[in-house]
Amino acid sequence: MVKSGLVVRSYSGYYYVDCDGMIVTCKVKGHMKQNRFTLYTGDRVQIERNPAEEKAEGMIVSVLPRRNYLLRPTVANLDLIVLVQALVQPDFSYLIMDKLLVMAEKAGIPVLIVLTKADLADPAKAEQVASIYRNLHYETHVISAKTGKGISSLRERLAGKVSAFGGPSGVGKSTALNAIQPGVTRTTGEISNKIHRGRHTTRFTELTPFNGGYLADTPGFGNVLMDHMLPEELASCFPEFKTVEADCKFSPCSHIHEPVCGVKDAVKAGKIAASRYTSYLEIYEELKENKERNRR
Ligand SMILES: Nc1nc2c(ncn2[C@@H]2O[C@H](COP(=O)(O)OP(=O)(O)O)[C@@H](O)[C@H]2O)c(=O)[nH]1
Ligand SMILES: [Mg+2]
Ligand SMILES: [Zn+2]
Repeated sequence: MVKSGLVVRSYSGYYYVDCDGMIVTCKVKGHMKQNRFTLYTGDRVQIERNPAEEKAEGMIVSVLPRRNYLLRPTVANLDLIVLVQALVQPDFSYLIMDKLLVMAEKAGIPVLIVLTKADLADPAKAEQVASIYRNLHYETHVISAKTGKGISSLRERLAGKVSAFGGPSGVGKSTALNAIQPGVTRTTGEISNKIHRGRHTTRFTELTPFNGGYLADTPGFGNVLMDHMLPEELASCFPEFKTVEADCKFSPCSHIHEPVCGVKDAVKAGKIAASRYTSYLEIYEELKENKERNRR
């Protein structure tokens, strides 16, 4: 009998597939191995299973086309990527947030920004950071797991969706997820992070059923590597550049050294946030270095 399901976890050659709420332990059928295949958490698959058999075991026979995917962390078919950073402890970094946003834009995954530890932060700082991203039409939630601020609206927003939480470690991803979904306990805190580091579990993403959808904690990806991106592609991942690019004299324009540039004008006029342009320059340099390194 062939059924369809969702890969919620994988471990050393086994794939755990959610078929109508039953977790079936699967291996991959031989014919798939002969062709090249990749299987990610979040993949929709077809499995063969003998319903007469008591054990929940099956064979994956095919993978359905992906809507989107990320490679680090490895996860497919997300409805939302929740980009998490603390306002303080550790201090909010515009560069890290902008790198995460570039990654999400490139993958074509809708974004939700979550700023944590509001209880420790100056409300003016929270407002300053949030307004930069809200102006770019990124939905931004300011939360505190300690006071409960913003938790219930976040919980409502994630219902029925497949979402992954990403961001540097120590910003409160697991704590926020525990507050959103109290029944499932995820390990939190710096000490436990250290213990988990280097183990197989940290490299892989696991989907946990939540309110008609799924939630995924990730091991944290603060150090976003963008080795598969070219500097020329970067501008298209900054949505606020689109409307002002018409004023650039050259096309394509790198928005860096060209004398007449709509993006640079918009930064000067305060229409584009200075922090965003600074991130653009830094990421551009990094991508340029990668490109030169790869050429060598
Ligand atoms: N004051 C305060 N501390 C928090 C909050 N959220 C998380 N923390 C603390 O920040 C540390 C890191 O949290 P954790 O969830 O493990 O971060 P993760 O690495 O992103 O999953 C822990 O010591 C948490 O108790 C919050 O909203 N307020
Ligand atoms: Mg964590
Ligand atoms: Zn330009």
